[in-house]
This record gives sequence, C-alpha cells and structure tokens, in this order.
Amino acid sequence: MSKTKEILTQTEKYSANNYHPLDVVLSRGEGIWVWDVDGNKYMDCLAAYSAVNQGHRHQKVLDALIKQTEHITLTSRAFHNDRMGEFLHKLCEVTGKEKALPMNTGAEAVETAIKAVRKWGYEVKGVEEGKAEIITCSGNFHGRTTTIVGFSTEAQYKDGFGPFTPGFVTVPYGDIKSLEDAITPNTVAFLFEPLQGEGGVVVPPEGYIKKAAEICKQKNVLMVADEIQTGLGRTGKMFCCDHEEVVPDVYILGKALGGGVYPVSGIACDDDIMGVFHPGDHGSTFGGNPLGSAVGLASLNVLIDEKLPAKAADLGKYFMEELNKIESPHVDHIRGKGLMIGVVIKESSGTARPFCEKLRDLGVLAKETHHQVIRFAPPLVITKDEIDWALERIEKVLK
Ligand code: IF1
Repeated sequence: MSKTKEILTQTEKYSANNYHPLDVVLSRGEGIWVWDVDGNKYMDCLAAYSAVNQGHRHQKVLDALIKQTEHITLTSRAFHNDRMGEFLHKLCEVTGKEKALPMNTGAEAVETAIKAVRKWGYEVKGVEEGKAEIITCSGNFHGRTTTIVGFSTEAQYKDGFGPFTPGFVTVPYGDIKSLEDAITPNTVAFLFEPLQGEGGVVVPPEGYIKKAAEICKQKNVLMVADEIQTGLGRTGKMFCCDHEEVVPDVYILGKALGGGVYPVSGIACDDDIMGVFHPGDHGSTFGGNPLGSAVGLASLNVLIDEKLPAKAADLGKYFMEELNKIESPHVDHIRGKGLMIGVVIKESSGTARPFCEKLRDLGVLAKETHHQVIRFAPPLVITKDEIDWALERIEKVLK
C-alpha cells in the first residue's frame, strides 16, 4: 500500500469527519511547492486559504520563529513580554491605526471586533444596552464560532448548532440601498469582506466599498473590514479596501499575519474604539505571546520588503488575462482581484471538484468553493514562469 493510502486510512480511522480533503498527503513545503509522502510535487494554488502568502517555510519567518524559541515562547498577558509591543507598533504602522489587539485565529479576531463595536455602541454612540445591531452580508464567511455561524447565510454552517446570538441583520452583498435601509439608531457596525472568499471569490460592484464607507460615516456606524483572507497583499494591495482608498474603522486580520508558521490574528483601530476595552474585559491565553509576535513582525516585514502586494497586483493581472484567453467549453467566467482568482464552472459541466482532482493529477493543488468555483490563490512569492507552468496544466484540464 502506498504511504498516502496508509495515512489516509489512519486519518480516516481517528479524525473527525469534518472535512472532505483532496486525497493528497502533504509532508514537505518550500515556497509555492509542496510534496506528498510518495514524493509527488505540487504547486500550492490554495496557500492554506491565503495563510501562506509569504510562501511555505519562508526563511525569514522561520529564522524569527526559531530564534524566539531560544528565548521565551509564552508568558500569558499576566506579564509583559519583550516582543508584543514591537509587533503591535508595526501592525499599527501598516494599518495606520492607533491601537491593535492581538489574538490567534481569525474567528477570535472577528469575535473581538464584535465585542469592541458593541461596547462602543453602548458607551460612545449611546445605543440602549443589549440592543446593538451589526449588519452583515449574505454569502459571508467570518469563521466557525456559534455566534459567527449564527449570521451565516450558508445552511450547512448553521445546521444543528443553534440557538444563535441575536443582534445581526443580513443585507445582500454589494447592494448599497439595502445597507442604507437596514441601518437603525441601534446599528453599531457594518461587518463585511471587501471581496468574498468562501462566497466564491465574489467581487462587489466598483464603488461599493467607498459608498458603504460614506453611509457608515454619515450614520455614525463603524465600518469593520474582515481582511483576514483579502488582506496582507492577497488582492494586489496591502488591504483590499485600498483599491477604493477606503480606510475602515476596524481592520480584522489573521491568516498570513502568521507567515504560514503560527496562528496570529488581531484587530486594529483608533483609540476612540479600542479605548472601550479595560483591563480584564477581554483576553486570550496565547494572544500577543512572544513567539507569535516575533512571527507576526517577520511576516509583515517580508510582505513589505519583498513588495508582495505589488507583485500580487502584477502577477494576478497576468494570471487572469492568460486564464481569460483559454477557450474552454466549461468556463462560465473568471473573476477576482490580484492573486485571489475564481474560475466559475458552468452548471452544465458539473461541479468544480472533478476539475480540482484532474489539476491535482497534473501537479496543481486548487480547491473548489461553493461547488462551481475553482479558486486559484497561490503564495504571493510566485513568479511569472511558475504561473506559465500552472497555466499549461490548467488549460489542459479546462479544455
Ligand atoms: C474553514 C472558508 C476560506 C475567512 C474570513 C474569518 C475567517 C476565515 C474572510 C476565520 C477563514 C478559512 C476557514 C476554513 C477554510 C477557510 C475558508 F472556506 F472556510 F471560508 F478561506 F474561504 N474571515 N477561512 O476566510 O478564520 O478562524 O479559520 O482562522 O473553516 O473551513 P479562522
């Protein structure tokens, strides 16, 4: 039996059945390449859902991780450590915000943002205690906690997990009028993704983010951008909101903030919002730990020093242009921004999954999202030649 088969059987036996992964068992990664246990090499076009923007095992990130393990890795926030301040300073510099609150996973950062905007609503905006409303979008994905799935519009993410947290209002994604109409005196925030990843790489209409920002400002509603997947260079700018020159009141970050080696997330905003948190209000055992802080700082420096947002813009444009040149009877259309690309398969051609399986056989790892969309989101360190290598194989499969 191949090593792959052996491990699949073992995993099947002991793991919860909460994913349906492609049958590939990865054991090594370097840059944009990964290898399975049987020595087969693949180009990683998922990058762990944009958590590996710097590429697998980036030397500078590894150096920071390993160096920090020689000093101290976890103190809890009961004491200070010598790495968090420097990391949060950098995070504030990159976001242009006055304060940051470090967490670990994306969902924890989203929950942190929910708590911050609710408390701001009560203490600053003057909303009646317990009445805060947050507007979210259909097709959203913000994580898997019971509060977050409670406002999902994807039945599978909610089934069996109720009862849910009240205080969330859903509006159609991309529809400015419905956003304006949904705002009440109790609305404290608008929580959105500037480009919907899980929703199927859905790009909102040009100007949507700008207009939403104007409405939020007019109505004293906080704009909260979940840039966990779209941020940190993925769409060709440091943040996806940058495409419309919008600075949200709150940035929610995660994934690539950990450089592909350690969970690092957080929110960044000015003190008029962050100031609602007083000692003991909110926390986390691992949030802001010295190891994650050292990794977070290195992850940001790699993005900046290697100009990865600009690279994603140039190479993403090229990738999409070349994909659009492929004559395929199966492709309905292609959409995306930077290196966050979705190839939409026609219903008449079935679902995207078989195309991903064929791509895997040719050495390209991509994942379907929402049945019809093949998502291409390689690490931002990819080169033009490597995109050409992938295009050859993608063309074969799409034809
Ligand atoms: C899964 C999706 C992507 C995210 C945005 C918050 C989070 C995510 C915009 C939560 C996480 C991951 C979670 C993972 C698969 C993946 C995913 F398909 F689920 F939706 F990327 F599109 N906001 N997305 O994309 O961050 O708590 O996971 O660190 O749950 O299957 P997390």
